[in-house]
Amino acid sequence: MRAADLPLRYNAVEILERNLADRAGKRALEGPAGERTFAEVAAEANRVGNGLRELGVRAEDRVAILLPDSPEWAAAFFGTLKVGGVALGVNTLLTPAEHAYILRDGKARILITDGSLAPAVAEALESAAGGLPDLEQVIVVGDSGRGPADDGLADEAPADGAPAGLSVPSRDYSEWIGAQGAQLAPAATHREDFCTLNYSSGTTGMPKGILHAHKDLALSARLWGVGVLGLREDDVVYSNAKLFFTYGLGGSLIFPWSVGASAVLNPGAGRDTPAVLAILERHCPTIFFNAPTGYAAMLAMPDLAQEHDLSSLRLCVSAGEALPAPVWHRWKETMGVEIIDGIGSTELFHIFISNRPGEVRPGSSGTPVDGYEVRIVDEAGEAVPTGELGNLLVKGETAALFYLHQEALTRRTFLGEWVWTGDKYRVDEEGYYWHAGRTDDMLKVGGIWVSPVEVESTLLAHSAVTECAVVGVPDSVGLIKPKAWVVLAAGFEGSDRLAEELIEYCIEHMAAYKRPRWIEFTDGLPKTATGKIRRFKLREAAGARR
Ligand code: 3UK
Repeated sequence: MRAADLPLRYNAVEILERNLADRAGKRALEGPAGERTFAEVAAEANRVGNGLRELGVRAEDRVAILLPDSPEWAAAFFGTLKVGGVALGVNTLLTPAEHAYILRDGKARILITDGSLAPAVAEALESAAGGLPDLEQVIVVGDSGRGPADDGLADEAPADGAPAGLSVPSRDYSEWIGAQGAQLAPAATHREDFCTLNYSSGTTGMPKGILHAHKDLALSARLWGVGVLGLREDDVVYSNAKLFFTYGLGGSLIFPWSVGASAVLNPGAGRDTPAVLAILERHCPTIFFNAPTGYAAMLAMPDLAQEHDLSSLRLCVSAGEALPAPVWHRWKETMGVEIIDGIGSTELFHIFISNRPGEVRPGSSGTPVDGYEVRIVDEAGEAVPTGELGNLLVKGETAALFYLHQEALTRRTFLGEWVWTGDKYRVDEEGYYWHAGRTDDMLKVGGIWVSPVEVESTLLAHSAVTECAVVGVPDSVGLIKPKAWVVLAAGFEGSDRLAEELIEYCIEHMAAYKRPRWIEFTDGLPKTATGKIRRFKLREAAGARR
């Protein structure tokens, strides 16, 4: 499928509404935050759309969604798309200062948020440097902020309905949509009009705003969701990646609904492994999306397979960072299910190189997804020979066009038809792609490239290791050498002897020069809100200690 196969006038609300003809009464969503049929979500989205129009929202206006994964998230999203707006999915885990930056940079006119987040939102609105000139209205789901004072908002609402403490008028979501009709005609958007805006945290610097068009959603659903994963109507999909992340948005809503499958939403924290397991057992999904660290955390639970019935699963998906082969094997042995690892990015909306069910090469990212082309090039932009490391470029119709308000970075990243991923890759003789770290995480040790990912995979194969991260740390003469931070499995205790043993193990299982020179045991690794290890934090920590 190509973008040109979609009508010129295309609105991605069609992905939800295509279910109204034959399966309006089928469950579209379930989970701790409530369930909805397709008809119910579509009606709620229409009410949101009418409410937005009443507030003056027009085509291309941004509506920020700062909510836990919930039916309201889905209705707010599709209601925004339907009136031609741009849904700005905001990461709930960020600090108020980061929220302020995103709301301001993204020029959100409306913010739809949750009562539980009200204190953080109030702080964000207050702290925004230069204020938030574009923000006109806050809509609060659940506790409207007029309850007891300890909800973080003052207990007295001024006459205009804005709770004291919020510098922007606010109103209650239920009351707001309750006053709206359930009929709404979609805006006649062009398939290339933007409909989503996401901020990608990256490993350094300010988050970058990335816009996607209506066509990108429909295309990725077809190319990867159906083409690779083989999603079907009787699937029940649960993504532990949240809706504010395009990995989760595709996994939880766009892809399942594009085939009439239903989704499980978890409003709680994805890193609360016992809660995630409880949801898996209660809602019996057939497909589960997670990040590698999530799988590692589950595998670290005592007697995972004996204590939990996860037999409903037919496939698992991993993305966000490379899935180490030992984790893949442990999961397969424990659960009897394959994990499909694929690399995607916010820039490309979703996965563009992927393993396929039944053809997985553990530790690899798989092969290019139909509809995408990739190249591995050296510093001069020339293709490298098979087997050699280089920089990954990708080309495809779901690629974003620019970073919002970041021209210099845009010109370095969006290179005509090609997108510079910042990832080091090699391709083997059979055409499988192997991730070898980020451009900036690669180490040169004794003049030779060392991929921290390879050292981590080796360490992870040792039974004492649950999680680990390797970064380059200068030695006594200033030469960069690998250092490993290690989170131990239950029953192991950090000691000099164990550190020695782990280094020996690396020497046995890898080229000796790649071994970590130091091992530091830690209770947890610093991570981004989307679960990626912040190696630069470890580098900083190592620098500070010297
Ligand atoms: C890294 C991977 C190795 C890689 C994402 C699936 O992660 C997503 O988007 P982000 O914009 O980050 C993109 C970067 O993350 N990465 C992602 N997946 C893998 N590295 N193996 C993988 N399987 O550095 C990439 O450039 O946060 C993933 C779908 C949608 C997404 N947005």
